[in-house]
Amino acid sequence: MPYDLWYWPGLPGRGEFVRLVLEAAGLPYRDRGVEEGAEALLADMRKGSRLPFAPPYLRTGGRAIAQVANILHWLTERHDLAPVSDRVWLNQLQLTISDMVAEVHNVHHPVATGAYYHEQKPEAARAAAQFRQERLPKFLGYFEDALGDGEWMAGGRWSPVDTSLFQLIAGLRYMFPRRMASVEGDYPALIALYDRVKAVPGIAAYLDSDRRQAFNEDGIFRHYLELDAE
Ligand SMILES: N[C@@H](CCC(=O)N[C@@H](CS)C(=O)NCC(=O)O)C(=O)O
Repeated sequence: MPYDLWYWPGLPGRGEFVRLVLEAAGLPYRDRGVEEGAEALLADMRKGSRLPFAPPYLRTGGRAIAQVANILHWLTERHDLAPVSDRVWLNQLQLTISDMVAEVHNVHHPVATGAYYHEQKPEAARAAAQFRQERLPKFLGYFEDALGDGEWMAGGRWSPVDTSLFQLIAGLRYMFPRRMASVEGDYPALIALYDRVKAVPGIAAYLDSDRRQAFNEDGIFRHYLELDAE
């Protein structure tokens, strides 16, 4: 039985963190939001009990499992995607990735999620400067140290945290090309991990396919020229 992944169509967004794991692990899934659209997603979200607050979520066996870190933890348990003794540590890292993703979103929406970017541009410029200077190096430095000289974050193979760090770096490169070009040299282990994940067979095939969606300005990682600087 394939998994049903539900996420907004038209943007990679947070759904991509789940897609990458399903693709890397070769787990069959249907991308229901992409296939059926936003109305179908909204209708599906109201089905049953214990509803998700927001997409992405995975529907399986009558349950809707939401929150990226929770979904990836659940997939890890179900498909043995990481050593048992490392799972709490990996979940801790995954939750930290979620924190960073929320901050990335708040760069272009610092005042209100419900308002447009063009309605909060001065505040976004201030938030972006802070994020580029303080938060981005703090988060990336933390992940770099967590990785140390390991090939993968835990065990001898990729786990969902590795594919998520890949997506984080890809997104940051899209959003802040100038800033990333000037700081990437400080994170050699993370960049090597990015390249390693890119070469995982399931990921390489996915990146080559038309299932991989490009970043755009409806998503979380948005490129606004005025928000980037060295
Ligand atoms: N912490 C949640 C965040 C989920 C989330 O914010 N989803 C967005 C799309 S990326 C959404 O549709 N939010 C609707 C809302 O917050 O009302 C996760 O990691 O899954």
